[in-house]
Amino acid sequence: MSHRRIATEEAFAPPELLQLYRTMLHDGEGDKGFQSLWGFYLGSTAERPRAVVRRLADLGAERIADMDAAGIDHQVLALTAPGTNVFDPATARTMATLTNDMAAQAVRDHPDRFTALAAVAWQDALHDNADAAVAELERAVRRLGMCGVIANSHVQGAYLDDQRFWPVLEAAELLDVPVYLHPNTPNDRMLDPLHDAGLDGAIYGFAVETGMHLLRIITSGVFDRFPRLRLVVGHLGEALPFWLPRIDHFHAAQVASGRYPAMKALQLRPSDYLRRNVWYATSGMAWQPGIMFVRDVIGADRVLYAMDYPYQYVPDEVRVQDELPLDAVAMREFYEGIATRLFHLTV
Ligand code: 1DF
Ligand code: MN
Repeated sequence: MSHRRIATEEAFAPPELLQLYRTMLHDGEGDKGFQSLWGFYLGSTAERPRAVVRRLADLGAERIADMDAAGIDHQVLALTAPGTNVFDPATARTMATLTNDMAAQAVRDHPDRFTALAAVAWQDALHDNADAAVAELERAVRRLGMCGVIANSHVQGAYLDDQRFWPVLEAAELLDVPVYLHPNTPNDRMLDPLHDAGLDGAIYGFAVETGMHLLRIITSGVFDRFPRLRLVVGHLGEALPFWLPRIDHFHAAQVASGRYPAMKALQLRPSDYLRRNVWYATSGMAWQPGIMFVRDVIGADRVLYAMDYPYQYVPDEVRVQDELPLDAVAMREFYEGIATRLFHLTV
């Protein structure tokens, strides 16, 4: 049985947004993580960061050639981290609209090669203007055909368990599109000890930040309020699948003790939401033991392929995943079937 390979955490950035990043770096704006990450990618003259920046801005020939060289048939595109999260609300809104229009054009030009997640100005919700973010999400999904929404983790230190964001989560549930919870650099309150040691980025800090964010979403009761909300995380779940029994045990113990006002009783165990409401992409984790472990403890129908282009453009990692110990039906599900249903893909 043959299958296409659909990659589901594939980053891009409009040149206009990268230009705003350059200005912010120059003016010392944004949080410390932004200065660290984008100071590197936009400041370094080394080969890899320059290639990453060039590839981020391309939604045409170079990207498609790279996909062909690696055997990737289709990319689900998403605005790279931190996306619009570092801007003031008006700039974020302008950039989200521009990003969605650019992605929609690429999808129109290459409908068999690309679909896209919507970008929204999440900070609108922090400024009494959640309706604006919801309106852009509706436009992106209904008018531009987008298949989900990217959440590049914290928004200037705020997390999606904050109820001011919930109208956007409610809209995603109603529109039946998943929220892709993607890493951001740790916020200023948690950055320093990671950054001091060079651990703030993809090596570990992203997982600390994003795994915690996912756990905050669960323990705050988001999925009791929005039971059909679907979340996607990369990097095999930002380490949470390895922690299931410990999280469940101490969640129950802490609820019983009343130790933390923020930790309330939930309808289900935390691990139940991780199996019911969350999907897991293999971005950056082309590693057979890890992939098979998450299939085992979460569910084979929840683990899907992603590359993390252009940050981890390593064609050999596709070969590693081609050699997973799966039969043809399971392999097709891994590369194509799960993503097709999760994002309601039509091509
Ligand atoms: C990196 C990795 C950067 C991932 C990313 O976006 C990113 C990196 C700024 O290697 O610096 O999405 N990643 O998901 O692993
Ligand atoms: Mn990524």
